[in-house]
Amino acid sequence: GRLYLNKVFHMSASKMFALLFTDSSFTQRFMEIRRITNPSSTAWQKDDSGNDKRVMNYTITINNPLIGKFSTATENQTLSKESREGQYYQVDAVVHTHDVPYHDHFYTQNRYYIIRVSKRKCRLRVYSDVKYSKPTFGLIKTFITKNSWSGIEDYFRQLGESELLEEEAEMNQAVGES
Ligand code: YK8
Repeated sequence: GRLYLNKVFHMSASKMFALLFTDSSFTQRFMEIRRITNPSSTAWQKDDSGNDKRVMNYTITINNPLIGKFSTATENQTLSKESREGQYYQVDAVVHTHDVPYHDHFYTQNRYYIIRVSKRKCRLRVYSDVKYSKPTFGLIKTFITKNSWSGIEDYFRQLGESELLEEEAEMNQAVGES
């Protein structure tokens, strides 16, 4: 996968996990900014292999005349059993967009790592990959790949270089210098 985000934040690893992977007000606000609507999510639940899983559904806004205005999407998240509360979290998120052309050809796989650096610092790393579930060639593959990379890049740039920094600033203001 390609590395889309790799940054140290002034917040604990467990705080970062709570922001990104629970029904936090941060997630609600970020979704509003990205114009992601109708979100719903199952609770985290352990599966047979010992990993925790949850499923999210939402509608994304695309606004590309060639692709459409909206698409429903399903995101399957797996919190690896290798994760350690407060220390290390690994989440795999597989995103299927259901209403775009060639939607049955491809999906996106995002891997999030949250790593404790110190009591009040953590590193967030995100790798993404566009995966093909059907043989896809030529122009179609180029079109899908280009559109996916640019959408993914934009999303994680806004997450890591804008919204999480703002959240971090607000938090650390509230507790005093940390
Ligand atoms: C998640 C990757 C591709 C998709 C989109 C598809 C165009 C298809 C072009 C074909 C619209 C929130 C993206 C960007 C939609 C948004 C997805 C988000 C940002 C028809 C030629 C949704 C992270 C995520 C992962 C993948 C993104 C899609 O949390 O271009």
